Amino acid sequence: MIRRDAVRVLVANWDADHTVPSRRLYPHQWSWDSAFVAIGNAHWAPRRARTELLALFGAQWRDGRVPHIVFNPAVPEGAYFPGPAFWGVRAPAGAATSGIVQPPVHAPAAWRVHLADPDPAFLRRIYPRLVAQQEFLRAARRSARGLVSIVHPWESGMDNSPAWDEPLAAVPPAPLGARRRDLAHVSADERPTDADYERYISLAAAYRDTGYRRAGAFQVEDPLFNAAYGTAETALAKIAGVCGLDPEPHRREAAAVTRAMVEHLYADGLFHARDVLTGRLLRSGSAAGLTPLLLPGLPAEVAAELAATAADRFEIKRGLLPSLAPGAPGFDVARYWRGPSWINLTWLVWRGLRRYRPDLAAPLADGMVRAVTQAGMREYFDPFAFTGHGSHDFSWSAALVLDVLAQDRLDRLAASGGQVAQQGGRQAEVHHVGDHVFA
Ligand code: 9WN
Repeated sequence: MIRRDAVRVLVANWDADHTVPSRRLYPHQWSWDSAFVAIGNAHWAPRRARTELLALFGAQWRDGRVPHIVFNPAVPEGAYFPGPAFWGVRAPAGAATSGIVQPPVHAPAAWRVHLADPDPAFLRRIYPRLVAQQEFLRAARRSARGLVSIVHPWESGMDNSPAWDEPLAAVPPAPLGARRRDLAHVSADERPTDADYERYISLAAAYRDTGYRRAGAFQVEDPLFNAAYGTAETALAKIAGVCGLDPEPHRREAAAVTRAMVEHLYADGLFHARDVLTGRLLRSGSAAGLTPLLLPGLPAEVAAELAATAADRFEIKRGLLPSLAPGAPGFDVARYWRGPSWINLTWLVWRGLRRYRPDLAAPLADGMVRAVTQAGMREYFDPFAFTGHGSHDFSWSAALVLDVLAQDRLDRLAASGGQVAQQGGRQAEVHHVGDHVFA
């Protein structure tokens, strides 16, 4: 039933070579959404999963950056703001795109697509593009501390997180006029305020006006972005292995960023973002600070403390990961990225906990399935009542729940001795269960 619903959403949101996050609110291709969607599609339509990732990387810039939005030329300019006219830029292959990025979760996605439906030719094709994506971050965004920065809250994927309040306060607002389109689809109290949007627009315009080269008033080292960057190197090591290339440099890079994160972003049982311009740690209580659980090389005591924080301060035994710790200032069960649960964040931390604390991972798997069963494939959920918020028929909620269900099947097979099982007439085999990136 849930599986059928999830596939229905993914089919309805498919547009020729990519999946829109949501038909009305987000009618183009988004970068990290596509990675999550590919992970889910891999279980029932692996060719579609590969197409999705290749379409996104088809809009990669010459400098290696993968834009956070690839615009569909068939969708009118006014359908989403800021649209192609605002960004004013095209990828070498011709697509109109934005000029900022999102967390680089694509290498692990490509690896998981390969695990679900092995295809070395796909890995050989996408590997150089994934490497170029990482090289852009090293060349354009890496500090002497060995961490990569984001230059806009939209680059974090957690746009309206309270972690950004302090650095955003230093950004001059730009007049918005009546250009916002999101409020036509979702109620204003579930979206960022106009005051936030005025700063988002002014920051994006300032970056655009430097040819998308020079960071402006917002420069932040975010734990989720850096955890994704490090996990990408772990995945690239595995992909390099299949392609007959040297995995070592990727392993070294993953270890180096893990060390830098522990040294510079970790305090009191949680990772925090750091404002590069002021040097201050932004101790907001954001759930981004738990995502370094994805890193396989985390020191054991750090992993243990993070898991304890997840259980105590984020109350994950309830089944969903709130985007902000419930005791943190400004916590709100329904306000965009200030408390509600997203399936992608819950999924990332679930994957991390499977490696370090499987007992704490299990309630999250159940919680994700319960949330979509009760409320449908919504964009986000009240972490206590499990009610749905934001847009309906949201793609990554559907995709990642398919992955949770597929993993459950694999775990059951592994528990029964890992034998080959008959699945709907097709033979399914348990392979490398303990060896996954995103365990
Ligand atoms: C801006 C598409 C995207 C997600 C982000 C989420 C939201 C856009 C917006 O939607 O951001 O990029 O208009 O609010 O915050 O994580 O990728 O689903």
